[in-house]
Amino acid sequence: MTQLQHTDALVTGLNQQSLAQLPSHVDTPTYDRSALKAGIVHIGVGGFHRAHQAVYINELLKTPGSEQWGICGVGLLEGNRGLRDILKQQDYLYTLTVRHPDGKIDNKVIGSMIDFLFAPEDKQAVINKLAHSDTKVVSLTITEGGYNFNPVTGEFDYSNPDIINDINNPNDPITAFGYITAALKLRKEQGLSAFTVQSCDNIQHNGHVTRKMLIAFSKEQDKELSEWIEQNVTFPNAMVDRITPASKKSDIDYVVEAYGVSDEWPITCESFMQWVIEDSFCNGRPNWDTVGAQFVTDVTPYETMKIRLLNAGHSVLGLLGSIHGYGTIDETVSDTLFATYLRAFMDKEVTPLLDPLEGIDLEVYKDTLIERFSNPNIKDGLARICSESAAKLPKFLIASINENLVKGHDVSLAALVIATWCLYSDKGVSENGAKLDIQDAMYKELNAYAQETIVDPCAFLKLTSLFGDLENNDSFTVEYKKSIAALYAPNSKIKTIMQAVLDQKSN
Ligand code: CS2
Repeated sequence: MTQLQHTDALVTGLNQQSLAQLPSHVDTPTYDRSALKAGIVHIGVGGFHRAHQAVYINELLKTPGSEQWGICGVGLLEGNRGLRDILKQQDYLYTLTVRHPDGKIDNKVIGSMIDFLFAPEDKQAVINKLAHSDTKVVSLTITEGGYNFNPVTGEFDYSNPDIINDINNPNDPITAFGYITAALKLRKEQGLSAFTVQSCDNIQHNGHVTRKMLIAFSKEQDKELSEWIEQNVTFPNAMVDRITPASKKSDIDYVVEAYGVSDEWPITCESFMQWVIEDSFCNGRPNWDTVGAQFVTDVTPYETMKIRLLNAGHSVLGLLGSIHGYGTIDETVSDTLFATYLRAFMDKEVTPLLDPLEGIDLEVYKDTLIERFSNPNIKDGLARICSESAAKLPKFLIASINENLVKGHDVSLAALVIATWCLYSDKGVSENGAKLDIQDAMYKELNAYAQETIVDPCAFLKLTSLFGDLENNDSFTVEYKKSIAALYAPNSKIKTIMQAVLDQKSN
């Protein structure tokens, strides 16, 4: 996210002191922030963390006796410097603007973050904080790509240069795995208990994946430590959910207009929020369930449902909508053809793969998703949705394609989405000629493979680190090639192609 800036010097800045001056319609922290301890250290303080976990904790802190569960944020990336400066200047306070579908807006100031450490400036301070006895939970939103696994094999990727650095330089880490391992080593040496590592990313079995990756990493550094981690650290799986668009300058302006305070980095999000967690915490935990989260013994069906319907649904709209020239999710889904396509994808190519879930009616869940996507007050940009598709799609979409193929089910709706991703990566423009804002760590490879489509219609699928063996699956390539031919035809129109795939599907 780029740094946002408000320049109106006459407006009071948001901070602990100015809190008392805020109008009464703004929900401010009522608890004594000076009494809080950082029981949680969170790595990766993006908008989602600030709209989700930090908000659950903000509510929890209103209950006396929960003072040990404040949050210390950690930024590992050079790009987090601006965020650190802003949060520090605001005493780690920020505004959450919750926009309901009916236009109602709730403004809250979130006070659960009490510190922020910027790792590139002082690595040891981060390691010491993680190793501090107050730290009971280390939570993560490091994005799907941050877990460093090969999407096809699911194994740890030892070839990543940052990982090679971290394995060889335990005291000079770059990655989350390097920091966590260094801190756990200190805790072990000092006879302290371990902490829970709690993933809050959209990865199926996010706890299991985190565990597998951390163990794979740490055993290269110190076998004994790795065994200690295996025995002492827990990694609860969880499903997390709240749509949180990237922050915009207009969000800053809104806060100034709404209550006369300047907040340099407010967060806007939808009203819906959900967190389903497996109760496996090795060193105590906040009572998340008293503030709306749900503990379950097996989170797998919840994760699968959310990732394969919501996240994949987002990608379907994101890629198809970008080629058409739409800018946001609500704009895309308000087009009946896109809404129909999304619903057909969810009903025909995902729902049959999902296990029934007690207490959840999938039809209602899907209706709710379409309502959430349609929220006209959440301008969720397609650029955010399509960003890092290489890290997202193997889990969100390709997993469903593979399962359908094994079962002999048709995958034509998803095949068009993959073909559209190829066109998107190849040309980088919408069909009306507008340049698309593509953000992907794998962009170079995606673009290089996609550009070969002109000589081989299946060239994009040769990116086997993403697509595995799809290139050799005739049931898939038949559909894929049809979509590629249609998309690459002169003056092609994505809506005509979508309609044709829908028609074929219903015959
Ligand atoms: C989105 C998610 O990034 C994406 O592709 O689908 O960020 C989505 O908005 C959240 O997972 C909602 O909980």
